[in-house]
Amino acid sequence: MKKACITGITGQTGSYLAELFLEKGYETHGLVRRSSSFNTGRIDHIYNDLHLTYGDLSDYGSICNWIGAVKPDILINCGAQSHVRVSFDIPEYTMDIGATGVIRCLEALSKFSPETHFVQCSTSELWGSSPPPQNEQTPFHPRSPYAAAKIAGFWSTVNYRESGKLFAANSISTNHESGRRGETFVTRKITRAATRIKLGLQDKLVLGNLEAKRDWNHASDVAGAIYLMATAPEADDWVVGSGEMHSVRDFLQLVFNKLDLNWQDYVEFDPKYLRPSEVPALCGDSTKLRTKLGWKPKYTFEQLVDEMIANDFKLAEKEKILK
Ligand code: NAP
Ligand code: G4F
Repeated sequence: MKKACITGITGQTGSYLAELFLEKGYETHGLVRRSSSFNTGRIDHIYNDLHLTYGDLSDYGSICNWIGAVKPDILINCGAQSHVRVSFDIPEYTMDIGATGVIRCLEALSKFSPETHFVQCSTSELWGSSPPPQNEQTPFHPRSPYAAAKIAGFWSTVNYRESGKLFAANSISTNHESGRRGETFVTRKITRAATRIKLGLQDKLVLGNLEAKRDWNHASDVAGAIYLMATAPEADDWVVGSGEMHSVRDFLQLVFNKLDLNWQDYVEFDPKYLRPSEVPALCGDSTKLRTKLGWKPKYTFEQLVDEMIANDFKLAEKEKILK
């Protein structure tokens, strides 16, 4: 039986990857960090099918023990402090997990499981201020401590590949969302608030920059792309994106319209949600991934929005009944 290891398995993308590896017949392992409250909500439905181990990307020993014991066919590194705005408040921690954490995984693999195929969850944030559309040749210009950390993780992955040490690939993914998205990211913040407003549970939504543009994909489509990269004949760097871009304002308007609400009646601005340096526009050109590995997303932007609204409407209904 093939084995897959996932760091960040309790996060959004990690949970979709776990489902996918189980579906493909892999013995599926996850590294879970200790938390004072339950952090397995996104994988509770498959909890008994998984092999979970306590560990932390800041703790090299725990990664070595895990990799050395499992010796997986595939390791996907999804673990990170993934919030861009928060990275300005905790830059050193963000760098430790997002950059040195990657090196800890690469070193542990080199020592204990050099045949493992590794995929690093890199990001469209690497492009920063480079104008869209962006592809594998677009110059990087990171605009946050998060992106600066991720760029070190990206190049470390390339270096372990080019020095012949490992099969090490990068997924340069644009934004991905779903009903499992963390509630402080802008799409989920909007769908949570709009559905709660619709049911009278909330009366306003406070946001920052509405002009930023993003290429929003479904997280399960990105998980599918990462699987293709891990099982490809050669390790490489791959852009994942729909090639379609919308502003935060467009997203807001679409969600409120679908609920027959006028967003201007509820949305307020607070500068605390602005970033000290913003990334204005991201749009991933994934021609290479589509032509070489046959990737095709299952979700359209509108289907993603509909699913997120439906998911959060159910949650709001439950909350209303409990109240
Ligand atoms: P997420 O929901 O924030 O999940 C992050 C995961 O990392 C969680 O499981 C978290 O554990 C874990 N983690 C955080 N610090 C850790 C540490 N010190 N040791 C071990 N695990 C740790 O992020 P996501 O949306 O699934 O994204 C997955 C990866 O793709 C991240 O690396 C992110 O930077 C990258 N990425 C995301 C997007 C996107 O739009 N979603 C786009 C490009 C790249 P807890 O559950 O305990 O918090
Ligand atoms: O949803 P966001 O916080 O995502 P952001 O910054 O694009 O980062 C996400 O995608 C990256 C890939 O491109 C990942 F690497 C990263 O881990 C993360 O998953 O913000 C999107 C946009 C930004 O321009 C932000 O300024 O929305 C704008 N925004 C406006 N008001 C807000 C808010 N963002 C948040 N989180 N909260 C607001 O109230």
